[in-house]
Amino acid sequence: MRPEEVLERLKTQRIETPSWGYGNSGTRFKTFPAPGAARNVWEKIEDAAEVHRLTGIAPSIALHIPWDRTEDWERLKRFAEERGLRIGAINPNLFQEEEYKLGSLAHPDRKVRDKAVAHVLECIEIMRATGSRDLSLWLADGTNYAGQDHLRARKHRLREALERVYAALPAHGRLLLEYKFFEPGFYFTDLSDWGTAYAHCLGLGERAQVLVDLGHHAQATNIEAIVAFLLDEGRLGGFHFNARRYADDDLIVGTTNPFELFCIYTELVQAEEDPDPEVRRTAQEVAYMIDQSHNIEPKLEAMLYSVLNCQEAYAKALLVDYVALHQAQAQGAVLEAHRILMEGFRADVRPLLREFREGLGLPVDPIQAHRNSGYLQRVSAERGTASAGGGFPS
Ligand code: LRH
Ligand code: MN
Ligand code: MN
Repeated sequence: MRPEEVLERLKTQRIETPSWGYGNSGTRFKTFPAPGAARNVWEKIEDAAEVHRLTGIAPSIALHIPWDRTEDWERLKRFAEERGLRIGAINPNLFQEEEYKLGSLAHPDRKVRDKAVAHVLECIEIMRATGSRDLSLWLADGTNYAGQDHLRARKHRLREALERVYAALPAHGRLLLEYKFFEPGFYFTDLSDWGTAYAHCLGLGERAQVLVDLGHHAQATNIEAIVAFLLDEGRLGGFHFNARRYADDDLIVGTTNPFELFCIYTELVQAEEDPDPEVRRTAQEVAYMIDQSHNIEPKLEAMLYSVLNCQEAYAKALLVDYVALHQAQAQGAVLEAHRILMEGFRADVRPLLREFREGLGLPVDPIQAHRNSGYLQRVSAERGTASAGGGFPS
């Protein structure tokens, strides 16, 4: 693609940031309080708006309920809109209450399943009130020992609960089903991989789609191949971008795995240009979300870094000559095809991205602009180092 076209396409890119990345929360170990971290959902929205102001491509924020609960959703929606943001995915929390010891939607006891479903239905009401399109569901359901529970019975319970949730979605709402290969269950996980999530989605209906979190796979899993398959089947609903080296590390996107991120984006770019309109539509509706939490790094800067790394990966993927690539593939020219792909990865897109930002009146170096802006000093003075009143407990 020519640089002028790349600049146009970059204008269409959107990355959603997670409310839980802005507060002092996020680890099983010590939570090191960051000065100025957001203390409540209003401050998280302010921080997300700052990330959007500096990058121009992060206009929505995902919420986690009850961490981000408020009495007045209309007001919250307006508050976000006044700051140029909209409310993105709503994430129910089915993993922090006493009753969920043996699971939530797959729990052996119907009363517990009913409680879990009721919470998700409440989240669907929040979707309606905030104008959110996506319900983003991750379950901690699983078991620790062989024989602990009946695996197929768990599958039936989970499907039945998901059917109740699916039936309650708003007309254009989507259920994004997130999988994770282990943790907190160490023997068995009810939604452990993309195949399981995909099978449930097929059973539910078209608006049930798979969510791919980059931290939720076994080592060496080829995530771009999963992305390609789901795109082609019309079932890739969204991403939780982050980086990891060992397990679900939730680090800044593209830090340990920039090549993987690039390869994922090449699949998306090819799908955006696919001759099949269904594949193009699926690609256009993918929810690009970040799911990371910070423990030692400054939170806003970490989020900016992630958004910018997604932008860089997309720009590199756009630069690949796919016509030449597909020709080389058809000829079986193994290393020529690989070389053509690598041209994109090796390209230095920094001048192009500077041009992109200049064209939109954005700071050419958003991280430096943030450091110079005084925002962190101001919020540190106002907010101190309080906990976010939510998030993962330490
Ligand atoms: C747990 C997890 C998952 C969810 C998030 C809220 O693994 O990181 O990725 O999306 O918590
Ligand atoms: Mn996730
Ligand atoms: Mn995770």
